Amino acid sequence: MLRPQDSSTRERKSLNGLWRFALDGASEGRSAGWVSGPLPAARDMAVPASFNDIAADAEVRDYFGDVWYQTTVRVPRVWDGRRIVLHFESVTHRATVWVNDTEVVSHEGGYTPFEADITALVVAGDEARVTVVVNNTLSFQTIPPGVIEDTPDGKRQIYWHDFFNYAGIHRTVWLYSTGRAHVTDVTVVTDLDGDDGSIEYTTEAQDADGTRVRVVLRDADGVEVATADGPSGTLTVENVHRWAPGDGYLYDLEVQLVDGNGDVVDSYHQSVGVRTVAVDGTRFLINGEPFYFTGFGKHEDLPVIGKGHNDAFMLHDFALLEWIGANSFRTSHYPYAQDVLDYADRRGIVVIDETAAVGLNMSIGGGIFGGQGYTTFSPGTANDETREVHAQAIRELVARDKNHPSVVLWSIANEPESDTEGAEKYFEPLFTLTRQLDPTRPVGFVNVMLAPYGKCRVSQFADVLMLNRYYGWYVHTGELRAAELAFEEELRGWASENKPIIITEYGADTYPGLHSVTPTPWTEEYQVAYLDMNHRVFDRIDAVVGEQVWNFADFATTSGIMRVGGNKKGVFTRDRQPKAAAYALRRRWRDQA
Ligand code: BDP
Repeated sequence: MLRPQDSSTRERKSLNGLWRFALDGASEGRSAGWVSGPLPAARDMAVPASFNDIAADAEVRDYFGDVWYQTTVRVPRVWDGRRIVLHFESVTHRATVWVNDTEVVSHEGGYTPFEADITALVVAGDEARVTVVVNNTLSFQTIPPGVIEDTPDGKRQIYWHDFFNYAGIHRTVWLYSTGRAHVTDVTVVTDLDGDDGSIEYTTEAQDADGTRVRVVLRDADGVEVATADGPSGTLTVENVHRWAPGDGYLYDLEVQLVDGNGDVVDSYHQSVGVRTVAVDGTRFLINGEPFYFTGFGKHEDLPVIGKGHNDAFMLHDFALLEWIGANSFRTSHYPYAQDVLDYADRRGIVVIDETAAVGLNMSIGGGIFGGQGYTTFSPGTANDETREVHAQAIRELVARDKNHPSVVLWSIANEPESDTEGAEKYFEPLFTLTRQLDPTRPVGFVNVMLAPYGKCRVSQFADVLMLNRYYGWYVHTGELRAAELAFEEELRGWASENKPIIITEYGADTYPGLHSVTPTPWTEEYQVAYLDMNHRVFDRIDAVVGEQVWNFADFATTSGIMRVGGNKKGVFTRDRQPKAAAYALRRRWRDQA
């Protein structure tokens, strides 16, 4: 599915702003016909944003079930005779949408786009009512999983991932128009041959009889550098300007549908960064050069707007990445907004792109080790149906992000159970599927400490080993010398597998402003000493090709005795102020660069 854009043949109109919003605790909205008019007992809600923190009301913050959103949109008069589409960049975790009284689309999964052709339902120049029922409940058949438990005090939503279950319409909603004949997909795969680059392109189109495809490649100055005809083909670029870490050089590939008169009836622009990615033994290669990842696992998490996308914070976060000398991040623990991926392309920031499969592990909950009272993989818990939902999440992620040069590695899950036969059976087909969908990028998953070297049964399928390790925090707490020995021993085991190792999480909760002259967990000094210890270990092991600290910034979690106003492993606070560790990392990463 192509992201809506303005081009010479396409127009879009954002539906962002204030919508009406109502909780539906009694699940009566559908039978009571809420779609047929203004929502009863509604309040205002901002789009894009999570609904949870906006209302200053515990009932809204902790709500699970159906919530209703509604707005009206005037269809531009000049779109008469055009194809009109309603597009959602993400609704968490699932949605059903009506236009006026007609149901037009449902979508499962909180972080990938979906759309509906509503041409037949609207009239150019008139208003249309858009109603969305959003549901945020989690079960063993959702990604991420959860369960609703009966407690003496009523039903409770339980989940095992260590971040708050923010929900709502998190990204832009678009109404857009195209002509009847329109491009529906573009895929680019790039390669290098000495100084030259090649771009293999494939296009798909609908209602396009009587048209032909023409593609035009322009450089960043708008100068035409290659053209081709046909729905697929290969373009060669002499003396190509490569996309590389720190150099987000992008070409523009314009895909045109041209009719019999020579008129361009559809035009779609796809950015292209020409680069290669490969794994060679323990090396991770970008453009044939060994690459060492520095950076963070992040979150989409902000005060008030929760997981709502915000351009100002996005720019600020990238400015901080640059300030600290980070060259990469992981979209822990779900696909991030497309604006973020687009911007990573433009800034030359490298991305590990992750699905929302987090918390598939009943030995850990909310950052705390310990049985959660369920078996992870079983017919009654995570089962074949879960795997199909997971597979669909992978399909939608690859479809959305396949053309981003910044994306160099797929992470199909974070810290799932991986030391059992059930896990092995669950994951093997998902690795196969991901490779079928994208043979050009390495595939991995993020391994948890509970499945250390020698015990993990899933890492055999991965091209790259991604490890989350908390020696000196969750184990050997405050004992950095013991932690250093134990960590090095385990890592040497992994290094013998002859695959690149990226430490995708290491971190220590740190309360800003807490200090000590002795090594005391939670202090700013301990976070620095903890990171230094980890870095000594990484520097002694050649197979380690990356370090991504957990986390870029403090973030909201469920409440619990292990979390003080959220997870405090941020190198920056939630409002993006540096802790002492930020300066320590800046020294290490900028000196290394
Ligand atoms: C890992 C998870 C991450 C947590 C982190 C922590 O991948 O989501 O927030 O540990 O405990 O288990 O801080």
